[in-house]
Amino acid sequence: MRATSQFAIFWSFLAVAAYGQQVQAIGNIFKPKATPAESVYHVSLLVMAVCAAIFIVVAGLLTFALVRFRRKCGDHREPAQVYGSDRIEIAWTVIPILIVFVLTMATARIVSATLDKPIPSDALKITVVGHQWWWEIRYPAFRIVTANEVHVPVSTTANPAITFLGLESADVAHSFWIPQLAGKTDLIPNHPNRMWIDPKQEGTFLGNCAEYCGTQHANMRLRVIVQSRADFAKWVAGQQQNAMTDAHIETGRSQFLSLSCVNCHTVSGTAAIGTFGPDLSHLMSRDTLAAGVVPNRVNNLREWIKDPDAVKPGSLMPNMQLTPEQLDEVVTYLSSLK
Ligand code: HEC
Ligand SMILES: [Cu+2]
Repeated sequence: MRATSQFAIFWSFLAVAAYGQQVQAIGNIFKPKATPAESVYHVSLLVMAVCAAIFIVVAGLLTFALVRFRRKCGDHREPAQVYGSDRIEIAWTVIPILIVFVLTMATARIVSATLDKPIPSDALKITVVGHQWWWEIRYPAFRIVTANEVHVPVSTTANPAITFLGLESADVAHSFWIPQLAGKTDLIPNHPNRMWIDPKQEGTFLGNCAEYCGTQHANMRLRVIVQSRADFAKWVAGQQQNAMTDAHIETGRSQFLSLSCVNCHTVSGTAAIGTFGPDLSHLMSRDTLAAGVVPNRVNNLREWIKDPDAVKPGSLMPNMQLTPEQLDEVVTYLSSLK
């Protein structure tokens, strides 16, 4: 084997290993924690079992043929030449058709059971809007708007809680994917889709945009935070409050409101009502900044506002060229938005 191809194999192994790491980071599809993901998991087991059976039969026949019909020592006769066999041709046409039929039916059953789930009138309804390159999350019934984090109540047998997600896009096609909770569903401009989840375990479940949508597609991360009913209610109440207005952040506040940040961002209870970028009303209640690029800490917030492109190249937030004083005041104000 040539050295270059050995290297190629080495690098592919490395790539597969790295990919494995990433899959782990966004959640393992083999550990489903909600009904739609469980259905996908079961179909995938069926598909893998069928593929494994095909592999064993084909590899077995091939091995048998290699061993049984190999050239014998001193035997130079040409083997019998066979042209066509109706029986074999019918078999290798009919069997694959049957296999494809079974897989199609099994998949169609799951797809329709998932998509046709009726929405109960009291269900929690959330609208998720994909933007280049972040997620807008709206709770119309609660009048809450947030970004990149979906909070939902946990579903227990005693207290089932199904959350319905309306999926929309503000620009190009994106795809909503939380591997442990549900299969992928695309967010298509002017074509609302829907999905639902009934997460059965509290915790944070990670996902990512799963449809290439431009430079920062890979940094369009999403987290679903599954909480007890009490914690969820507490979160809702917190998000419904208007942004605080402490005296000590008054300068920062007026600084922020005097800048063109307000054209793109909303802070509830202020004159900032822009909707092009994420809602900042409760910015510090979120775990990350810019859809999971960096943890939400004051120094990262400062770096972000100073030069978004340095943190997330290609980001659609412009560098606002703030002076160091303006930057300090704006950061002080924003970091007070709990
Ligand atoms: C032209 C519109 C625009 C302007 C003006 C703008 N931003 Fe942004 N901002 C965005 C967009 C778009 C994002 C999302 C970037 C991403 O995640 O890819 C963003 C993200 C942010 C975030 C991170 C929010 C989060 O939850 O991740 C903060 C904080 C922020 N902007 C603050 C500011 C401040 C402060 C100003 C004014 C100095 C400002 N922005 C001006 C469009 C804008
Ligand atoms: Cu996307």
